[in-house]
Amino acid sequence: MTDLVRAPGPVVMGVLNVTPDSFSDGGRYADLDAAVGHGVRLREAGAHLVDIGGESTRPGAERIDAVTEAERVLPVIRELTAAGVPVSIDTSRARVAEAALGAGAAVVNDVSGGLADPDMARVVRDAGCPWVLMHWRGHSRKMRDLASYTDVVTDVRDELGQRIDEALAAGVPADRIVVDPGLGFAKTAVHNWELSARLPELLDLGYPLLFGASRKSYLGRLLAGADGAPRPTAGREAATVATSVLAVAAGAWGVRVHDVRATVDALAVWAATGSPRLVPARAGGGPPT
Ligand code: PMM
Repeated sequence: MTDLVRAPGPVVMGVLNVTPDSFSDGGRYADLDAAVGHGVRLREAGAHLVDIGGESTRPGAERIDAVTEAERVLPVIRELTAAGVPVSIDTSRARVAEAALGAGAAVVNDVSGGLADPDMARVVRDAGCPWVLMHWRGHSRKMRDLASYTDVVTDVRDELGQRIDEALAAGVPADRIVVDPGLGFAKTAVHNWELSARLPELLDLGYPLLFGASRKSYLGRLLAGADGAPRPTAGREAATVATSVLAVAAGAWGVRVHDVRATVDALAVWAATGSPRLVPARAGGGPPT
């Protein structure tokens, strides 16, 4: 999986939430067979990784305990990895990550960037697996109150830089680290658009960048009807695909999406037209050595 981090991209991560309450797919894959079936379909559609989450991180969500989270994700991870599907675990708990890695997960996707659990760095370091460090300021219940920035792009870049420094200090090798601006996490719609427009400033960190805009509420607000009501999640797919192509063209290493086929198809068009970049591609594409 280290090779996946070093890959020039674009890497497509398919979302599989085994939660009753996630904003887009909550409740649909709570049953083991349905979850495994969907994970296999995401892989067949071209996902390089299937990202399995057992705790909803939508704004305002209440936390569940670690045992419940592990009980939701572990059987799905076991079955999918046995079927040859590469899996990442979407958790900010070290205990859950450790059990998921033991069950076959290859990557830790930590929406807290290591902040929520001081033991996460050790788990990742000992496993030698890639670690997605997402920008985060606090748990879902209170994150709306934390969306205050001097300049959202420089603040997110600086805070991600701190997370990287802490990971390196804990012994996690640079070539296992992926960063993510954390769209919608302690961010308003204006913040999300600003981060999207200025991705190259985040790429200055020198690490592969994952972009997760799929079906998020700021897209629903952009596409609101004449009555001002946000477009429901099911109608946000074309906008999601546009965000994926723009992010990859701006230099993102990967995208995290619900509808894998639509994004894979769009990225095939992008590749067939010569992989046009909005900014000159950086040499190397990985962390500084
Ligand atoms: N967003 C969600 C959950 N996990 N992980 C990363 N790395 N980046 C994200 O933007 C991200 C994430 C919330 O969306 P979901 O409920 O559709 O999973």
